[in-house]
Amino acid sequence: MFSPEMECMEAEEKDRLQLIRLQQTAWRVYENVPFYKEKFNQASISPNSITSLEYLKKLPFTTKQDLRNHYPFGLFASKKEEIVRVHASSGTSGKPTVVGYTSSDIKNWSEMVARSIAIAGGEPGHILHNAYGYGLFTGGLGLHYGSEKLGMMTVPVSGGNTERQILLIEDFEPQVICGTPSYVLTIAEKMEQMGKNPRATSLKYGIFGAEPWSEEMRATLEEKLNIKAMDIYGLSEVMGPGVAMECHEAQDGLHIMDDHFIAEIINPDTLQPVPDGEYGELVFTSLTKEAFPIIRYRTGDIASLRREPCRCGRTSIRMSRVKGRIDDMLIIRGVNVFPSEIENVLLQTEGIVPHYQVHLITDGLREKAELSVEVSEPLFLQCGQDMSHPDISFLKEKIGRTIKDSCLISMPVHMHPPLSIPRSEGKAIRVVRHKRAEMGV
Ligand code: DLL
Repeated sequence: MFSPEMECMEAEEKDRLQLIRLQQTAWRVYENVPFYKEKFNQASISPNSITSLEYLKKLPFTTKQDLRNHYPFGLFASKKEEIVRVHASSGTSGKPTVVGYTSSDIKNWSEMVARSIAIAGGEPGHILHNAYGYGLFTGGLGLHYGSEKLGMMTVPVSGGNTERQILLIEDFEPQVICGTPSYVLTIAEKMEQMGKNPRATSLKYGIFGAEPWSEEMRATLEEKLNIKAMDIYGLSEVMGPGVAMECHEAQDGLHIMDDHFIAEIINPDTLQPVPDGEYGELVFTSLTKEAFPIIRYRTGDIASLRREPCRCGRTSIRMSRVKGRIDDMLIIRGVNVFPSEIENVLLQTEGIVPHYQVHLITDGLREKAELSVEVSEPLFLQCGQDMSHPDISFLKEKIGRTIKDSCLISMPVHMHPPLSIPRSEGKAIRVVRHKRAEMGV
């Protein structure tokens, strides 16, 4: 399923392919989606004017709010009878954002995910343990169809029931596991609690994404499970998992499926493009989608792009690991910090586990942040299960100091006993918002 003709294409050839597909997509939305027709007309743009990829920069952006405004099917470019599947985003409140797929979309998506799994080291004949949630979320079914397409025995475990996950890993002996990094970490920890050795399973490769995670988290997962851990990126509005995938050879940035999507990075304030290598907001345009084509979708995710070929031989454009979402960026006395940067610091500190939460407390007009951290079982026992033990107080001071030195922010640190920070079976909640200052954390 390694697709050298697409992944190793010369730049000029890729540009030609992208331009033809962009023109087709522009016509498709113009003719089938009143929202896009109106936007194009307002900007005096006809799909005919798109004669170069540069022209993309003149097309209007699409936002999550636009999707909400056209709930549920208002942005579909295919007739309802042609839609064979819908998925929806896991928004925190209100109505979800709904996306649709024709059978051709499902075929393309499955191929992209099959390519992604192959990029991460999976092979026909391997077994894939799929711990992403099945349902409206794209993770479970997205990985499932890709794994089948690649010719792997696919175990549709979904998230949750951690002890059963462990039983199936031991008995089925999968080579590949996928799930959110935070949940797969929970599986590894549970194995340790059950007196099992998570390094001794059959697993070789991990495909982790759907939430921001750090290089330190990669090191932790690789060490605990004795695997290579790769980053997979995607979002339902653009397609689902498999928009970009990190290769197991280099583990150095995610290869974007640029035969199906054009990626841009913009400054979220000025909306202007930023140069390669600089961080900004990721924007995607789909090139082959029928039911839900999308033009210049502002993802809210912060990353950077680079174009030099990878050590693995692929020439596709690469994106960096996502630092975080714009909405989750903490701005503390003018300093911008993403939870993943705090995670990087925490995971280098001995005596705590990689589960943490940042509590954002709105106090009138100001926001303040506090950090909840969990001590490890061995330290807790060593301190006689006493959270006021001097060793724990010392650790608390140390974490506060290290965060100040590395992230340039001061935030009160709260130490919690083992297993007291909620574990998630899907996307971990790293930032918790509170309305009132006196709310306890
Ligand atoms: O999370 C799709 C997915 C499933 C990706 C399984 C990877 C694996 P949504 O639920 O629509 O789709 O959420 C999309 O999740 O905008 C990012 O903020 C975040 N996200 C996804 N992958 C990563 C990643 C799926 N590798 C939102 N690193 C996106 C950081 C990620 N954040």
